[in-house]
Formats: sequence, C-alpha cells, structure tokens
Amino acid sequence: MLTFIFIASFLRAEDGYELWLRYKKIDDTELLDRYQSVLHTVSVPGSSSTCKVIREELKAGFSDMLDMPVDFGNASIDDGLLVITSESSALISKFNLSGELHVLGSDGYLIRTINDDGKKLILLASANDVGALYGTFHFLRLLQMHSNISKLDISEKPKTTHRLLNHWDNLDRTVERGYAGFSIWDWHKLPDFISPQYKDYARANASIGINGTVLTNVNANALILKEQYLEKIAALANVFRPYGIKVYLTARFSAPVEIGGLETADPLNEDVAEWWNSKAEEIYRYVPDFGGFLVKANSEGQPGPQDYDRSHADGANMLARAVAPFGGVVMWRAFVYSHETPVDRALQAYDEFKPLDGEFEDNVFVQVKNGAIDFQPREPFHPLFGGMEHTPLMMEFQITQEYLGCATHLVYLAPLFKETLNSDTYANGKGSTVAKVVDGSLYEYEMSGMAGVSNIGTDRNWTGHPFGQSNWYAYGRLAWDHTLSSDEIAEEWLKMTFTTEMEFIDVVKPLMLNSRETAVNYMTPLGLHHQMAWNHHWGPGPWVNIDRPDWTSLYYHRADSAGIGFDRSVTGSNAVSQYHPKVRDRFNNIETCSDEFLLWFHHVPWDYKMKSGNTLWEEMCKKYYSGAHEASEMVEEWETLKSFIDARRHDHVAQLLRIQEKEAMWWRNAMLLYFQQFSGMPIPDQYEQPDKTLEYYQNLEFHFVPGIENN
Ligand code: BDP
Repeated sequence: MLTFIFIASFLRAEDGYELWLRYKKIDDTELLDRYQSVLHTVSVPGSSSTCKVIREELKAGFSDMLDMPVDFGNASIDDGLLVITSESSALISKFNLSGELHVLGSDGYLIRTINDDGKKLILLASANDVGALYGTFHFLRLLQMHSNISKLDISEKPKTTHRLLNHWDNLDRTVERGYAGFSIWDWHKLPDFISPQYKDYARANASIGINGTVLTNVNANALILKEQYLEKIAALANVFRPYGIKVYLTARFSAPVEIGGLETADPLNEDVAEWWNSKAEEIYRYVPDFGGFLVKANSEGQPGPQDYDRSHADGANMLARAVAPFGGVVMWRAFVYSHETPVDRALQAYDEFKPLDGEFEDNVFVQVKNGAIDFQPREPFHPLFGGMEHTPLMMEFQITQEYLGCATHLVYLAPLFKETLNSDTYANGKGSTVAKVVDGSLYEYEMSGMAGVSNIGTDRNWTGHPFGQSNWYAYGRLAWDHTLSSDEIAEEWLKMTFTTEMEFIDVVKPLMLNSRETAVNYMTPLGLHHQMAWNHHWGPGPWVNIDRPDWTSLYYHRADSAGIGFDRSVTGSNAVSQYHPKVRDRFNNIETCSDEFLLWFHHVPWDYKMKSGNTLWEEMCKKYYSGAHEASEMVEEWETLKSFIDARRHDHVAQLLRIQEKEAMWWRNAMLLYFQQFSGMPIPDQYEQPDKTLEYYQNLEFHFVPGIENN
C-alpha cells in the first residue's frame, strides 16, 4: 500500500483541460517497442488545411506517446502509417480503394494493415480529408488505449449525417442550464482575439465525430444575426473548418421586427420571407459553409408562426427556403407546449406536429427531445419517434445535467441515451427502434442527426465535473455509432482520460454504468418525473405549486390518499395512444407496464402489490434508500483508487462524490417525507429514519443556483 501511495504522488497533477486527448507517454517498454517497430514512417500527403491538422495531431500523438519525432518532410514510405485522402488519387488507384471509399462516404474511413511489396503499411484512407481526420483520431485512440495494432482491418462510417452540439449560450456569456462557468465564446473579443481554446474545442469534437455546433441559446437573441456578430461567427467558423465542424445559429422568429425594422414576422408575408432570404445570403457571405438555423418557436414564451395563426411548417419552410440555395438546413424544435391547453403536457408536441408530417421542406429536420416532457432522469421515448414517417427527426439529448444534479453529480448518461435509442417504436414492425428512426434507416431519410445540449463552459476542465466529460464523449460516440455499448464507451473514455490500468477500470466502469440508475433511484424512481425544485431544478421540490399548473410538481405526481402517478392510460389522458398499439397496450396495462414507467402512465394505489411483492409505498422507500446507499458506495469505491491517478483529479472527484452523497440523502428524505403525507404509511423500520422534518426541507431557500437568470 505504501508503495502505491508513493507512486501516486509522482503522477503529474492534471486539471482535466486535455480531456481524453492526453497522449500520455507509453511506459510499457515492450509495447512501446512494438509500436515503434511498425511505425517507422508516417506520411500524410495533401495540402488542405485538414491534412495539415492531421499532421499536427499525429505529430503531437507520436512525440508524446511514443517519443517519436515525426518528419513529414521525408517522402519515402517505409513500414509505417500512410494517410490517403482524395488528394492522393494515385495512391487510391494503387491500392485499389476507390470502390470501398465511395461506399464509406465523405466522413467514413478505413484503417488497414497491408503488405506492399515487403513493406508493412498501415493504410488510413478516406474519400475526404475530414474522414481521414476522423480516422486519425481513431488510430491515435488505439495507441492511447494500448491496443494491438499489428493487424488492423477497420472500416467506419457514421450512422448519422448531422452530429451537433447545441450550446445554450447567451451573448452575455451566461449559459442557460450551464454548470461549468461561462460561455467559451468570448464575443466581446472576437473576431480579433482567437482563444486557443477554440481550436482545442474543435479537436475534441472532431475526435468523436461531431461535425456541427449551434453557437447560441434556443431562447434566442436576434442580435446574433447582425453584421457585427457575423464577423465574430466567421472567425469561429474559420477555426472550426479544418476540423470538419460547421457553425449553426439559433434564429429568433421575430428578428425581422426586432432588428429588421419590419412590422410583422408573419412567415407568409413576402417582405418577411425576403428579409430572411437576404439575411441568409449575408450570413453565407461571411460563412460560406454555414450549417443553418435551429429554432425554438411558440414555446415557453418564444415568438413563432402561431403568433400569426400560421403553422410550425409555415415557419420552418420559410427559413428552409432561405438557406436551401446554400445547402443549409433548418432544425425546428418539437419542444412546444402551452399552459392554455388544459390537457396533459405530454400530449402536445405530438398533437401539434403529427398532422404536419409531410408538409416540411426537404431541408427541415424536426428536432425532438428524447422524451415527451423534458430531459428527465428517465422518460419513455417521445411518441413522435415512429410517428413522423415523412419527416427526418433529429434526436435532442441533454448532455448538461439540468435535471440530474447539475455538475456535482456523477451520472454517466450513455445508458440513458441508449435506453431511448434502443426503444422499439414498432412503427414499421418489430425492431423499428428509435435509433433507426434517427439514423434515417427506418424511413430512408437522406439526412439524419442528433443534437446534444452541451455541458461545456469556461471551467478549466470544460464540464465542471470531471466525469461530465464522459457525457460529452459518449454523446459524440453515439451520434457517430449508436450501436456502441455504454460499456465500451466508458472503457475508451476511462483509458484515455485516466489510466489504462484494469484494476482502476474494473472499479470505475461499473460505477459509471450504474450511476444513472442510482440517480433515478434517489431522485425520481418508478416513473416519477419533474419533481425538481422550481426553476433552477436543483434538488427536490415535490411540493412546488405555482400559478402555472404544468410547471408544478403536483401536476406530475398527482399524489393523494388514494395513490400517486399520472394516469396517461386510455381512461386517463390517453397519452399512451400516441404510441403504436403494441407499445400502447404494454404501457396501458398496469400489469405489463414496467416498474420504471409505472407512475408515468398510471395513478397507482399506495398498497398496490408490485412485481417484487412489496407494496408501492415499500417499493418506493426501497428505491430511495438504495439510491442514496449507492451514492455512498460510490464515495467508498472512489477512495480505493487513489494510487492509480493523480491526486488532483482524484481529490476533485472525491469531493464532488461527497456532495452527491449528501444531496442523494436530501432527495431521499425530502421526497419520502412529502409523499408520506399521502401514503400515511411509515418508512419501514429497517431504514435509518430522516433526521429532519418535511418543513425543514420545504423551507430551504437557495439563491444564485447556476444555470438560470433571475435567481
Ligand atoms: C427546459 C429548460 C429551459 C429550456 C427548455 C428548452 O428548463 O431552460 O429553454 O428546456 O429546451 O428543459 O427550450
């Protein structure tokens, strides 16, 4: 033990800035020899800015990890790595690759060991230079993970065409639902000051295949569309371009009035359409490869086409026509609901959008959150997936942990993302998973995509919680390939971010994989949802009861002396009927509805006998206590790992885990004491009883919780 501690004290303190691109020196000399022997030369012919970036990245990786200086001036190709892009047509023909590369498309690549007249080459080839950059990061990842590279035969093609981060960043640099400091976009100093962080941002994203970024908040500010800002956006786009990343903006629907001097923003008004057309032209003058617009309209007070009695399709199509000549897209969000609609909020997006299926222009995505309410710790998949045969649907996940403990809780989100993606919509028969809707294969959409609401900010380690990085990473990897498992992704990330030592991985990986279920258990088990404190959504608030019913916790839990849960069955709000009959019937029947979604779909008596044999109340107590217990176990497990990583990052995580443990207990106690008023049943004796009263929890007041304005 003593020797371990001794070794650990020599591990260089790290602050997490390098993310998973640490290119740590390989200490294992045997492995190092093996790598060095197959990598005598590295050649990357090509003059594009992306080829330059590939050379830069390989140079950094090889010198840091392998202690090998790379000389790109050396034209001879010996045993080693040869990167081939469309710039090297002679090599493509020499190795007979053109057919294969065509199939892999512009972002795909292959990495293959071949014997070329006695020379052992690793070919890394793509039809396009950005594909070769993705392949480069893949190759470097193999080295970072200490993988065997003696016989490679890899071919990769992303499953979706649009893989975006959505920043909810405001122009004053606050970040809506951001818990990692301020926005990394330093608008005030742009375009003249280019922070080196912009390039590191692009590298990190390209390394996981992200190819677009929406720079601004969905609650949009029209000013971003003014010329003064377009220059700044162009400066960012120039940094991102070699990395294959396009910039996108949020479009405030009322911009023609707010900054255009028009009297209306009616999408069917010719002057309005003309205003957007010329605005698009102007943007493309600054940013020739501008990606397009993301729009939140007629939702939570945002302006939109319905202000003029027009439909969402009218609004989306007007913008789509403006960007179409330049190859841009519009991502129109389905996150719409109105408190004036007295029915279940969960019904509204589907009711609004389903009738518009087939009415959108070809370059419109409808961007749909993973569930019908709002990024909850657990939600059934959104019924629009599988419900819009004629419209490409873009998945919107939330990487930032708005409803999952902000940046102090370790919650690895890949299992949440996967759970939605693997859900079967049955829309086109068994096996019609949400993933197949999203990747376009179910209905053969040409465009397909995912968006992840970013958790990035100015904190030195980017994401606040060191493990927040794993969610950025996992999102990108799944947008590239949704068939990857949460387990594989966690292992990749851990090896690159911390250490390849399996003794470390074998403890932390299961901890990560269980962490989401743990959070569900201590926050909102059994299908409960939207029980977070008012507005900032940090901590429990089952008692929240304000003027707007659909923003109260009472609206969602509906607890009374008879039971708890939202009846969305056919005899309740009938939200179940928005799903395919196969799914509907399963959710509708209290016997076949899984425990996970029980209170999402049913109002259930407190003494209802659960599958486990417990009553509902006992089961609820069990879930809350096990969630809090698991949070404590995470603290203990992490404590055993001191010797494997640098003290600085170990301590950072250790402190946050203790916060999580404390808050898990807070959640458990507050929720159970509150619901106990309705169940009238005791918390079983075997559990340690809450040491505070319900009033204590209800009277806690918080100010300046991060992530929102007007605290
Ligand atoms: C909710 C957030 C709010 C966002 C909104 C949205 O609380 O800050 O503006 O989603 O997605 O989850 O538009």
